[in-house]
Amino acid sequence: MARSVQTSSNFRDALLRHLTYTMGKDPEHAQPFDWRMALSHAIRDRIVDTWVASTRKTYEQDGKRVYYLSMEFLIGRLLEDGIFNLDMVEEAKEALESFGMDMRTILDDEPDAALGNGGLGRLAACFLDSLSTIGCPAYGYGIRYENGLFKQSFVDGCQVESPETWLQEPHPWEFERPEVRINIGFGGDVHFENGKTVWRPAEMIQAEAFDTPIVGWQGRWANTLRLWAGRAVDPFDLDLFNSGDFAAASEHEALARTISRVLYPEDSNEAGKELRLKQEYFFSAASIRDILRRFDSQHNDLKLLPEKIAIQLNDTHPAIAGPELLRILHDERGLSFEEALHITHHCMNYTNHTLLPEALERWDERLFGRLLPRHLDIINRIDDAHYKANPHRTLSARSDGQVKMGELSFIMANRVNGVSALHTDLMKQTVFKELNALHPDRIVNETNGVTPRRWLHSCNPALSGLITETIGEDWIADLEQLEKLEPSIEDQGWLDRFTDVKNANKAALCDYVAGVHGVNLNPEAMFDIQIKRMHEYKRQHLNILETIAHWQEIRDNPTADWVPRVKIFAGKAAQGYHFAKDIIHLINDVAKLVNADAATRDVLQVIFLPNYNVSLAERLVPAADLSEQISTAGKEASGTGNMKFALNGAPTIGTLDGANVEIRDHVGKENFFLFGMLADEVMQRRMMHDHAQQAINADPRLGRALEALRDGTFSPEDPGRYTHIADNLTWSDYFLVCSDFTDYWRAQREVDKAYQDRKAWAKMAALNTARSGWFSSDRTIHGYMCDIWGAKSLIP
Ligand code: 26V
Repeated sequence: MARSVQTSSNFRDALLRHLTYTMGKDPEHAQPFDWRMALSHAIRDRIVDTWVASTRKTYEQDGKRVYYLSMEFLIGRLLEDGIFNLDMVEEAKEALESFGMDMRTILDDEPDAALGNGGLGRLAACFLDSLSTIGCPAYGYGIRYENGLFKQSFVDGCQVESPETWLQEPHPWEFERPEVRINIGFGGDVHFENGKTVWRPAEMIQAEAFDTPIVGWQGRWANTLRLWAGRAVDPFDLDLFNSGDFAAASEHEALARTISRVLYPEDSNEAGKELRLKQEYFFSAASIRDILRRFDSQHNDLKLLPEKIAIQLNDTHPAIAGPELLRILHDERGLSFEEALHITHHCMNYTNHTLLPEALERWDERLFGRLLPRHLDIINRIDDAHYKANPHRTLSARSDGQVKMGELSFIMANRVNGVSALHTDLMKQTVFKELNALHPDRIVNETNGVTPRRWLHSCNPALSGLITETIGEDWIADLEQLEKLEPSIEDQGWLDRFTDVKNANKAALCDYVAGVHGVNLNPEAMFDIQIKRMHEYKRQHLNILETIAHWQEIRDNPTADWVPRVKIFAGKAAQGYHFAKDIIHLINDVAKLVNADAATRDVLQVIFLPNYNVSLAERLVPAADLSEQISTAGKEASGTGNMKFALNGAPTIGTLDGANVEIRDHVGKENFFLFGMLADEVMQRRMMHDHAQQAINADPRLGRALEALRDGTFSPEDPGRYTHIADNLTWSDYFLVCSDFTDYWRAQREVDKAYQDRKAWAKMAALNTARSGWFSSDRTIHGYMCDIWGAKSLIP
């Protein structure tokens, strides 16, 4: 363990040494940035020791290596994570304090690495943490976006986007590898020469590697996250420069760099599509080359590939890695097509993360063929081979003029997995119904999880401390031990301490919100939180409609015994998703009116916090009393925020969707506020043409809330602003907001009642913590290792 090697005074020396020699500053003149860099380097040194040892061991043991290919890694900050994983919190704090510096200030100076949109990217980051904690030899592969997910701010309540610039300051966690540069081709044509197929690309871009060590719990193991950046093959044209055309001289470099310039937002529109496909091939092809190079350095028999490597495709975004591996094995290494296909198939696995039809990737075959002509041939042959083996049905990766990445991934993969039990069942019944019938053993379930290091130990140190004091510290790497808390939950003294922790976390959130946004929240109120990407299926509008109805009811009877609530929202809407942006605007307008209403403000406050990201989630999750997980059943593949809240002692109000189903099974139905239709009822209900009107007619509260949208209550300066939302809900309502409203209202009143009995509530909250151990991403990764990869831990 790294900690035992050096004493704290040594660590203080290391910090000072980096401040002096890495940053070139003396303590009197150093800024928070300088201290952060010095501290990062001092911590990084320790991580590197582990990293080098782990890499050496991986080569020596030569077991199966896991390759996790993902377009997104939503990592957040790394300094605090490193300090906690190395168990160096006290040393770091003391060292900083000896120079008069406050650790929180230094940690908060770090920008988030926001290389992801939401759940899929954050899951990849939790998986990296678990892979290193478990000691599974693994590499994450992705793109080093210069601009991560856009920054969100509000102007008059409307979302405004601005570019995110996390790399503007030096990033201390990455190691540039200029020696690892791989040429990636695009376009051109395919020739037959001496009985061989040769692809001659028209354009070449270089992929340059940047490595970040990912250290696991207690610094016992560290894996590598390798991100690719676009570079020109010939960065600079001296002739052009000398002729005076300075801009054209470096044009190649600028063009090549655009490939790793921006992270695509979740619902990217048609215009940007070509670049997106280029990004996908760029990083998939570079990763495959790198994987083969590493394999070749230790082996000379390609038949060993499936024994030595397992590739996981995080959704279909890296699906082209399959045809690329096949192409190299067949065209370049001379294996027969069948043999190349067989080997590729046994190396590849695919995780599906959504059933939403608009998110299933499909490429126009003309675009695809123009960029990747040889791969299009290969996909045809994969289809032919699949059809030959399964002649009773046609199912193809290529049809209707499109290349279908879901089908391609399924056909290529040895295992295909869903991310919750319900989602896996629905995959079998819907998108992959026919393919599942042909390959009934291929689909498996691996329910998502979250890393307890970041999502409890480090973001909620007070609760972590109480837990460790009660059951010892082994829970941090073995989360199911949390069940040992159950006897203590019967002890009122212990439960009071649990409640004190929650209250302190709420107070800290109040300070933050007051300091940053100038809003004073009532710390006595229930903190009811919905934080996630803005999407109609996630139904933030159901939440705000219920809030409006609640506010109206309080105004009718202001002196009744209302249970005070603070409704907290945060989340980004994709730039082009206008309806989602209008819901943000609505929530902000409701907040403005409701928070100014003297008749209700003691019992109801509403706030939408801007620029939701990993770091903001780390503040909000520990302070929540209630977790809102209210998607239309059948639409949320899993959810992972739901797990973070339960783990931190916030019961869920939610539908039977995604992993909510399993959370309810684990925490107990009496500790979960269930409402809403089931997935099959949703499908039935949608067949009724007037489902929304029926729901509205049956519930005057809903009718009145919708009326307030129509009559300009929340936008007197622009009374028509929300008419279209009311109209959408009345006349279309695909996500069944109206049909679930009444039951949601009922569940919310049950929440009120339950919260009034603070002792009973504390027990419910603590049981959520004690019974959430199964939702550790360590458990998920063990599942992948055993059911999908056949990989083994190298930690003795
Ligand atoms: C789609 C696209 C389409 C093209 C442009 C870029 C882009 C980026 C992402 C996506 C799909 C995102 C799918 C996703 O994030 N799914 C979420 O995965 C979580 C982890 O499994 C899961 O908990 C959430 O329920 C699921 O919505």
